[in-house]
Amino acid sequence: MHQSPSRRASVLVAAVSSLSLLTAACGDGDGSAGGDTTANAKNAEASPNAPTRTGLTVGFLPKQVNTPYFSVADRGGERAVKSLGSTFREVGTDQGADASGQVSHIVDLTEQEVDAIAVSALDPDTLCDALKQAMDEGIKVVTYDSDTKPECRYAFVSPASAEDIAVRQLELLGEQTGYQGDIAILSAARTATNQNAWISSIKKELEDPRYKDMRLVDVVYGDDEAQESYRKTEELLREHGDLKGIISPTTNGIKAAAKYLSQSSHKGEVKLTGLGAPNDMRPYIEDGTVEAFLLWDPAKLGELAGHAAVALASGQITGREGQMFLAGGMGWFKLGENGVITLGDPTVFDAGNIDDYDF
Ligand code: RAM
Repeated sequence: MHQSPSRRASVLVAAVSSLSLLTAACGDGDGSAGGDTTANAKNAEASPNAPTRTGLTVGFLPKQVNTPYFSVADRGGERAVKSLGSTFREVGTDQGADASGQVSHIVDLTEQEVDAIAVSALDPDTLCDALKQAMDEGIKVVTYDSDTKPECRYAFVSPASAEDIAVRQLELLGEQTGYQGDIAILSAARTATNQNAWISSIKKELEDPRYKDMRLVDVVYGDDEAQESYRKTEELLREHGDLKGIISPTTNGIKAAAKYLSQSSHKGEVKLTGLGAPNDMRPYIEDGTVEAFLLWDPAKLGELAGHAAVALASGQITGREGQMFLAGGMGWFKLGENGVITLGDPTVFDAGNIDDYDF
């Protein structure tokens, strides 16, 4: 556990005043020390060689608990946090679109005085006030999988760049449909930051001349719930008679859509790709419903988030571009613009390699 709020406040004030002296001396600040302590903390120098603190408590708040993607991711986070001598605590809602439930969990974690919070945001705005409050209390906030606004956290552990993730899904669908016809997107929560970033990148990429014969006719939201996603797939096919393909950039969505297609006359005719977990999708690759899809290893994403949380709480990083930290056996990672830490390239899964993976 970290120090009491009053002790934290004084440490923070001391840190902020020495920082403002430092930035004033360097001619790098705007001269106003007060007010936004979080912004100041974020811009502070890191001590990359500071010892890793132990005995911390790190709270993980996924978009949804008890769902395979986040169970795997958070087990990765747990492994990292425990390996660094700290305590892991997972909290969360079991709904796929319950941003206000996430706010309550942030408030609880803040009251419990955890040292760091890793959160996958169901909404960029709704979580912000609670996260800012947590940061004001000295808690280090890192987002993973799905971001908030940059000012509401110190760093974001991203699977890959939003553009890459979007463009590669569209390419897969283009290859499978011969770059022809009406397509639709089956997303998760309407407000999810990651989903919306990917959707807008897909729309932008569709303006490229090679997609001139592909047309996005609908975007629907299954809230990462199996039944709702299944129902939305059925609706898409009913309402768009010429549909040639679906992108579902969500593990729960693509699984439900594959289940629907595999039992329908559209199997193999309407192409489906997106972001799926190999263990969920194996039967649909085997029965020919799906040709290929993408994902990263969620366990690695969670592991990286665990390391980033402890690195923040240890002062090894503060969220500023260019800082580096060691993520155990995963090696060194560098913070990019706006504190974004990128895991790496996603993997394409198809009949040729799916059996090499088990998650
Ligand atoms: C779902 C969630 C998550 C996303 C994955 C690919 O589990 O929407 O945020 O990253 O799919």
